[in-house]
Amino acid sequence: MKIQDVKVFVASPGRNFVTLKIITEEGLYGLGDATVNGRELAVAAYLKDHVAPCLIGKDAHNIEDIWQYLYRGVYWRKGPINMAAIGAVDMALWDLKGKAAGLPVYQLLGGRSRKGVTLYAHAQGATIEETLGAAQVWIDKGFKAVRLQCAIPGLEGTYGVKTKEQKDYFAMQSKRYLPPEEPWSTAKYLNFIPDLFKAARERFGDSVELLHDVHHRLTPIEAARLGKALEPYHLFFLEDAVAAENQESCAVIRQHTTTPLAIGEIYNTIWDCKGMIENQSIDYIRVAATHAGGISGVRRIADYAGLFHVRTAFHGPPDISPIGHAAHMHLGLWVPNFGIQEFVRFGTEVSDRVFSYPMRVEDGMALLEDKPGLGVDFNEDEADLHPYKRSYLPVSRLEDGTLWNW
Ligand code: EZ4
Ligand code: CO
Repeated sequence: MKIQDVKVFVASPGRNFVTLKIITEEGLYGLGDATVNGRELAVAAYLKDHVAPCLIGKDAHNIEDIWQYLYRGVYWRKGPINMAAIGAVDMALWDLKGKAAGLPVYQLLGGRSRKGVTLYAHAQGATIEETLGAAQVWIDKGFKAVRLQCAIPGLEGTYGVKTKEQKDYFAMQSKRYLPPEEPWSTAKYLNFIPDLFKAARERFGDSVELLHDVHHRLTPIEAARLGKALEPYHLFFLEDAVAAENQESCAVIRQHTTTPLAIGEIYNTIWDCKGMIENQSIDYIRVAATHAGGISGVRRIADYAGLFHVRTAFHGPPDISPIGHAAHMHLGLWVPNFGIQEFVRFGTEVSDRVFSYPMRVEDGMALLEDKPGLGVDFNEDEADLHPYKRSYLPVSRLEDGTLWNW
């Protein structure tokens, strides 16, 4: 199964996605997602100029050897752009192997461990009432777990909440040249968030799992205070309570609270999460196939995490393409230490014309059709109609102007 051609597409059907297509001499093709939100063209150039020429003529069956070739062979290991490129190649090769075998990727990983992938949805609002109303919509659809984010009183336009001019929180930057700036105050945030979860438990009782994403904005001891304050509302997990670079930070939080901790959406390799997995200072690992070396990279992390009671909660934002989400569905069906899967949506009306995919949601669970490979298709002509648009994530500043973590 020799690789004959490698194509890279950057399209913006609602938001930017980088798609890799690996074509074999037999005419089979595999698809991978290499989207790095806000830095899409860097991965596309990296793939086109540096990775694609190395792949031509290689046997597409040798997934592990090609992974090692790109990882060790680069010399400059790790890094978000490099690992997203490796991730896309890896996904495309698993997709190809599945198509060659006539089997879905989860079958190649070891088969099905559960009937479907349990999802958590996102609810957000400008007020507690609005957030709980948004959660109610998901609960009524049968979702068993919801992430709650709410605007912080006194912080205009901040935190998981779209401002009036944003039609869509996640697609917000498409017409802007520079990152928008949002204000942040840890004191205002910490004083407010326990009220949100108190109100949620009063309204929903214990019938639903509740989650919250701090988005890297606290110091370890502030996160410890929040974890303690939220204990009565028994969260499923508290996500990214601190900035993720310092692996010791979660151990500090751990000394103070039994609120379960999740981290890892910005990690690129097993080395980024090794320490906190071994120290059992986290409960859920949030790596994404798109950003942490594909199915092979994430499988290694998930297997290692299992030894230390750490379960999976792969990152599932709308800035991962349906190909990346499909990779998570296959991993999630197989992985023994499955925790939960983040879900915002798999696509939109526009993106559905570019990507077709085999996932559907029933009662808060993603179900997968048994298609060979990853089961996603990509319409190149339709993608051409949606050219790349420069787009950035926001940045945060403290009220005195100091740059903070978004
Ligand atoms: O900010 O995917 O849990 N989900 C998140 C996401 C991330 C974006 C970054 O591109 O934190 O919304
Ligand atoms: Co997050």
